[in-house]
Amino acid sequence: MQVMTDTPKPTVSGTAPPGIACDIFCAVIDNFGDIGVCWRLARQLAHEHGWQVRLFVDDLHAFTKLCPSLDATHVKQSVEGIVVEHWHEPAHAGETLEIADVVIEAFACELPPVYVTGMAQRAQRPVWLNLEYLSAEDWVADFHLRPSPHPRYPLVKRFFFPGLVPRTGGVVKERDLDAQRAAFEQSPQAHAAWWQRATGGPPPAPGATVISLFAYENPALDSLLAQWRDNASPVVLLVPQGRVSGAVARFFGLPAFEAGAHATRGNLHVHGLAFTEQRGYDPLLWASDLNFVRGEDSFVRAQWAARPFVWHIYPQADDAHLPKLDAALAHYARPLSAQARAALERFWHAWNGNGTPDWADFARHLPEFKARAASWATELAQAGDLAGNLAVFAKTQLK
Ligand code: TRH
Repeated sequence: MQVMTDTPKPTVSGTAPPGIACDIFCAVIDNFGDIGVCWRLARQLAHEHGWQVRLFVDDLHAFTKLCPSLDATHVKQSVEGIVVEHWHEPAHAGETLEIADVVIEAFACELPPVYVTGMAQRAQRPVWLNLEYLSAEDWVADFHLRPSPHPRYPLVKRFFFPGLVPRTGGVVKERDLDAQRAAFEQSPQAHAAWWQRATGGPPPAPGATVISLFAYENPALDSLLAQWRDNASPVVLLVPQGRVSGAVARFFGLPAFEAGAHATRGNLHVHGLAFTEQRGYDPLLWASDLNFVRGEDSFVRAQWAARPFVWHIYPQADDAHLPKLDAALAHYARPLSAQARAALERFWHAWNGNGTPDWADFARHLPEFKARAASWATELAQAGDLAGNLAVFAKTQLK
């Protein structure tokens, strides 16, 4: 057993607190997706299922971007009823070693060895889940919840696979998300207030296409900006501060394109937006006609927003991401007409490095994409929401 050297000698606490105790361990690889998914899951388990959640995160600075009320200098704090611990080194498992009923290691991060030992010593063995990355590939349903016995301890870890279809873990969706979206969509006041806050001005006139752009650096962007500039009708582009801001600045010959920036060329009007607290991202999707999203969590939010979207998938070595892109396309594009499906595939592929995006070819199918976005959100809901699926499974194991 590996023993921590710089923290007090841990003790395994004997009394379980009321309600299900859950520890989530999250190592931030890069960007915001790892902590983005864990933070949503933590809140949902706490607020909708009444669990007592502790979230161990190794990068509080990334976390503060999504949750500005967090203080990155605190080793331990409570935020929205969730205990957040700075997982400051791999062996750290909190000041007192308390083993939860349900232990979630996110995205194959490695649990502190002393914690695993504590799990093996606990009278009732915890439910141990490795929360995997989302994939729409077919094999996911077969591997979801498969057991993996520990080589030395009487512990079984299970792989919890998010997915887009039934028999997978589903994707995170808060109970009130649809109601919140409906309230936003039905309220011209909420709409106008959002535009004022985000851009400093009123909503655009009818006839403009509003597009949000959240993506990684992308060589296809220059061509697309030029096509929007030359578009027959206005395109209003909303760009949260981030990895594409530099390319937008270069297109306009500006030194930077930060939050609060505005620029116009031809029919393209661009606003630089502040990166918001995580809950603030959904209204951006609802305010737009088309959303460019990336990674994992924004990809999911765009689907719940029930609007057409373009996915910049997280690039992996050896193009391992491309089958995942096509698997998602296969589900999403299935009922589209042959022309619309082909245009969607061409555009998504071009946005992910294969070809040049053709805006006119894509945009002519937007009404069909819009109808499909709505039917897809209903289909996706059949997979159940991830927190709910996880809670149901954990409870069957804890009996
Ligand atoms: O940031 P991402 O690219 O995250 C990831 C990571 O790179 C991770 O390592 C990788 O494995 C994973 O993708 C697949 O993209 P993602 O997943 O969309 O996360 C972005 C988060 O940022 C999401 O929770 C929404 C949030 N967000 C805000 O809170 N405010 C904002 O203004 C914006 C634009 C996003």
